[in-house]
Amino acid sequence: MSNNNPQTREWQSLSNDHHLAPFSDFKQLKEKGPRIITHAKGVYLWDSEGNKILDGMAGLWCVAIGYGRDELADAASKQMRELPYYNLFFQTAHPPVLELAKAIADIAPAGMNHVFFTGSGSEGNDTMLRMVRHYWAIKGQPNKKVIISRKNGYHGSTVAGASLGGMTYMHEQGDLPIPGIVHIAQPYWFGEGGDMTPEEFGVWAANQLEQKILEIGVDNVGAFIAEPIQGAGGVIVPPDSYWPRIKEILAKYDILFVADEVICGFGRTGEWFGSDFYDLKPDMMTIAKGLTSGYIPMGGLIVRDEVVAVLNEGGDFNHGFTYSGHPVAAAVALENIRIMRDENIIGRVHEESAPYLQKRLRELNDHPLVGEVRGVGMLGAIELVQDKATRKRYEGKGAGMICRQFCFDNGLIMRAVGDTMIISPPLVITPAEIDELVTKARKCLDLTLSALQG
Ligand code: PXG
Repeated sequence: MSNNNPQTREWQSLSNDHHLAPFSDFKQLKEKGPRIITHAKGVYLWDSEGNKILDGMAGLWCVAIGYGRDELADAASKQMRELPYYNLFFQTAHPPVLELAKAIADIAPAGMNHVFFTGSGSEGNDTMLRMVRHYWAIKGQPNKKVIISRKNGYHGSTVAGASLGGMTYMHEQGDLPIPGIVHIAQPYWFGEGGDMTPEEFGVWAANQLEQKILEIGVDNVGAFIAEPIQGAGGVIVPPDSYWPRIKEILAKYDILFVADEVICGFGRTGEWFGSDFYDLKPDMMTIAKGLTSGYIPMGGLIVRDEVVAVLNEGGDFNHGFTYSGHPVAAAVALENIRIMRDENIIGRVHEESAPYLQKRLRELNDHPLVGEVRGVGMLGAIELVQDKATRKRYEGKGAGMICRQFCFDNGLIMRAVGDTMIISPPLVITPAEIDELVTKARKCLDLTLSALQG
């Protein structure tokens, strides 16, 4: 990247000298220097070189209502002046957290009326793990400790979050997973379906849950956790046969089901929650990201009434965070939910923008580099392949990273997960902006193909 603004170099040297960035190769980042994002509006970002970039990832899947909404800034400012902080530990509460808990209960699936707040999605999943084990202990079944999760799922980066997640490159650092967490196959037909049809493969992948429950013994299994659609793993939309079969298995065995809604929640699928989209009936749902549109950190765990009834009999739950239910975060989340409701943002996604985005994205199927386009709501994935028929990849060429770089250089943020390009734009993206996104994506696919062939 060429830097013409002297301030860019100043900021980059601050980065080199003092900042350790998440999920980064520190040394490599020093050599390259980070791109400095200075401001944003709607679906666009600007960097310190004056480049305008269409943010096809809504930040990190979070900026649902788009950048630059003054109402959220005003809500934060008002709350900071009134009550910037108080804790919820010692039999105290404050209005914003209570009003937010009610607002979430109103939009959550029926029977899910209680919320435990955290500072992030990872903390939400840590809370889940401890709450699940506490729940079974109260019920006199303390051995029901094991949580079943999925390979290539993402559930955060704390010790429990990374353990629950199925990212082996995360497990390798820090001796993870911790005991009591096991992983089953993911429903990723394009990558792992082999000769099976998507429907056959969906049933096969779902059956792995039953096999694992039987292998471990239902008396030792506390819960199954899954993202309705895997996000960080590469926008993996399961075959239609997957969730119905999982639901049959869950109905058969006495274990809890946790939907990790950190990405799918708050409208991403065109419904309030991915669990609504697939008609899942979770016992708990992890939330974060879209809860505040990323304007301020906040996460949580929504808990079904029957589970709370058991927890009510268990005395103290010895768990919580300094920033659980932070009043400023709660005020921002409330305002974010109000805007989503009043402006019918999810209705518009459902009726207009998601069908349009999905239709336009699928036009890329005719591109020689594209093996599959899939997506739901405002989530999309484009598989880059050498051979469409056999789904063979450009092995060892780093096609995804090449494409990502072309996107960056051409004013589009589209992420690469291996050779899968993924998008998750702000929910408020307009049809004209969707056109721009798809036009830029096609151009970058052309450039990537030339680079791979050249
Ligand atoms: N669950 C899911 C489904 C997530 O996507 C978390 C939990 C953890 O949330 P926090 O707030 O603790 O980060 C996430 C976060 C990526 C990427 O590479 C995705 C996430 C985080 C960082 C990177 O797409 N998702």
